[in-house]
Amino acid sequence: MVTYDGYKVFRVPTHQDLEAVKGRISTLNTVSLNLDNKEHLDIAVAPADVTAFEDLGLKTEVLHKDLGADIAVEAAGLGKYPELGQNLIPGLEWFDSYHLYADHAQYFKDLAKAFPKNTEIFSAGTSYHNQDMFGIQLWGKGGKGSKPAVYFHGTVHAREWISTMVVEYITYQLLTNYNEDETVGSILDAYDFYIIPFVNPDGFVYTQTSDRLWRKNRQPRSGSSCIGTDINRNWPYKWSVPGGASTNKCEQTYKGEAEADTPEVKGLLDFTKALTNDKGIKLFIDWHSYGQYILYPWGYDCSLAAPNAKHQDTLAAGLSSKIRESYGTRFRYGGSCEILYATTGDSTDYMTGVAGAELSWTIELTPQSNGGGGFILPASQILPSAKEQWEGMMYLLLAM
Ligand code: 0X9
Ligand code: ZN
Repeated sequence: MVTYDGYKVFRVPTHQDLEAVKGRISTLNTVSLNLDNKEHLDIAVAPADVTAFEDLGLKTEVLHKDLGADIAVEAAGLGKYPELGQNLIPGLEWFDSYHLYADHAQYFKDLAKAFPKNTEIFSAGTSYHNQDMFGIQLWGKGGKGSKPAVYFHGTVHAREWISTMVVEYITYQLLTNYNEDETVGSILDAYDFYIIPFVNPDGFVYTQTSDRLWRKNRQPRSGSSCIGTDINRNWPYKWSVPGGASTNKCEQTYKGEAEADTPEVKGLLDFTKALTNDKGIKLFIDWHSYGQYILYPWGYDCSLAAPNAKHQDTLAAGLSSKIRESYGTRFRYGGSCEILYATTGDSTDYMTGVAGAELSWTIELTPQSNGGGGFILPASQILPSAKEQWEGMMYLLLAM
């Protein structure tokens, strides 16, 4: 296991001059934690270099005193849920901690078993290490497959654990409230949901066995000892446009050698094509963390707006205010390149440009900053984070 014991995490303002800051810390052993570093860089500094870093006298804010200690607290809660595989509807305590990949798979099986008339487990393919990219389909009174698709992807980036917990919570709420709540009833009667909690099962497992901060998949490449491709730079739409991804196999945003040359994207392409050819995709959401954003296309070009950008913006604004009603959490919204940064080969551009999704969003969940835990969002924050999204979804799914 890669240890982050004694790593101290700092936020360093960059004021648009990222290279100058990077130059000053280049000899130190650091791990960079954010990609949106126009304004600041969040970095974990190795224990041996903390003093040298502090001696640089940079203006900083401390985000984690000891990153390893926070990871250890999170790990202590894993695998504790007692009631899986017992013919019961899992309880809400599930959301009090994070879980292992195998337990998540069982969780979905248990839900499907409890609601056999409205659900089916499916597979959207297999990962590089042959793990199942399983999903659950949900439907209402029209019967299986009779309505346009609402399509969710979770844990595309391995370390973004909250994203699976949130799509799980939404699944749980839709099923357990279908017969009890009129709003939920009308939502599930209007759409078929296709929810894939792990687009990147290999990476996720790797975060639990080897490196909590892993992002990419686990596919090796010839000629390099660096592992992994960023699945969210590998989709076959505007993949070759320069500037929104890395061609360096060792970088966090490595795009692959060719478009769709990861097993994960290949599997999802076939699955997605089937949805397009069937009843079409009304809404796609790629769930990520962190930063609190609702982002719509395009990612590949900051000066282009999606054909229905106005409509997407109105709904994103509505979603943002609805989310805020629960706990006051603010989600910024807008075109993904314009308000965050450029990406090529990302899933939301593909869903719009090729798969014909009417709405295609990246939601960057809580927290807003590494100061709130970043990828290591405390387990006590799972439920609040999930609840505010569920309230938001009940608005969006009715309004859209
Ligand atoms: O970089 C990404 O893939 C997403 N952010 S993350 O920190 N979760 O890695 C954002 C993708 C959204 N698209 C654009 N910003 N263009
Ligand atoms: Zn992500």
